[in-house]
Amino acid sequence: MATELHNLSDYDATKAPSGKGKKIGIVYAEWNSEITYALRDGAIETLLANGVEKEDIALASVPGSFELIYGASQMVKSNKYDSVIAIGCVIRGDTPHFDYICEGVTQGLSQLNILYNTPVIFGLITTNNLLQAQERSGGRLGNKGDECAVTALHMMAQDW
Ligand code: RBF
Repeated sequence: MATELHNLSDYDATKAPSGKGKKIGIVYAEWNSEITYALRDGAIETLLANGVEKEDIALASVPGSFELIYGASQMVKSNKYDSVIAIGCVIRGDTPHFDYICEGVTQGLSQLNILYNTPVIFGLITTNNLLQAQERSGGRLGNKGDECAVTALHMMAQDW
């Protein structure tokens, strides 16, 4: 049976908590920039639509997804942000490199969530090919950047 594909970005904006007064850091990778820029812009658009001020969104780019760990780590340790969104796109190639990068970034960002008090949102898309990445960065399956922004809004709204 074929797996049904959902556009998870069809969220009800009125149900996302307001981000008014919140500060967000977005770190994004330059590898596969066609994809990561679209994810980044989707995240920004959704944050702005939910009350975040443009000047409260800080952007930083890093060369590849592996560097998201360092970038997000620096943002978290600066204590300047209420949440940090890490955006990257890893596309499977012919070597096991894909697995190492995905594993490394997942572990690295997970560690930040455990060790520090700023939620780090996992915006790494990991696909078998470019088409799957396009479908998830503003294509027929929505934009995972939007979902990262909504997730950040929820995490920041919680009184932990
Ligand atoms: N970075 C990405 O963000 N996405 C990729 O698909 C990706 N593929 C890579 C494949 C190979 C063989 C190598 C060597 C690097 C790749 N990188 C990719 C870059 C990686 O995240 C990192 O920037 C470099 O390994 C330098 O630390």
